[in-house]
Amino acid sequence: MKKIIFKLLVLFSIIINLSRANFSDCGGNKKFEIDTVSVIPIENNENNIISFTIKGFLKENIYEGNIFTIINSGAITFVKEKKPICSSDQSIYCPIESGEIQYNFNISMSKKTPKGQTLYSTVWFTDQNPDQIGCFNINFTL
Ligand SMILES: *[C@@H]1O[C@H](CO)[C@@H](O)[C@H](O)[C@H]1NC(C)=O
Ligand SMILES: CC(=O)N[C@H]1CO[C@H](CO)[C@@H](O)[C@@H]1O
Repeated sequence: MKKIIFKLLVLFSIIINLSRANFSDCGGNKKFEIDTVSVIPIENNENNIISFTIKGFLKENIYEGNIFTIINSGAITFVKEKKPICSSDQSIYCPIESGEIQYNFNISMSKKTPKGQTLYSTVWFTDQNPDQIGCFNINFTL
């Protein structure tokens, strides 16, 4: 019985590691500890909406700051965008209090972006200081 439980634990931790392996951390001072990232491309009439949802833990209050997003494939940069963390099109409003947060924001991409190829995104957050508080890389395909 103990062996089975142990094997199950190993299996679960492998599964958890696999799903965590979807994004990779790319630095910052870890004031925003990122736990999970999901990226969902949604096609509408005009463009592609890339919907990012980040769950994590904030170790400070955020009064202002920016989200930087770069999406590329090889040498081609499709998106290079800076937007305020505290803007009306985000899922939560500032000040963002420290603690667990779930943050969603959308980036639009041209409909001309080729489908079926791996797109590499890098997203990082800055706070009011401004320091880089968190960063992740995640791949997706349209
Ligand atoms: C992002 O886009 C999705 C799909 O259109 C929408 O449900 C969601 O509310 C948008 N998020 C924000 C923060 O606007
Ligand atoms: C976007 C992405 O790469 N998602 C993958 C994350 O990891 C799980 C488990 O390995 C895959 O099923 C997803 O496709």
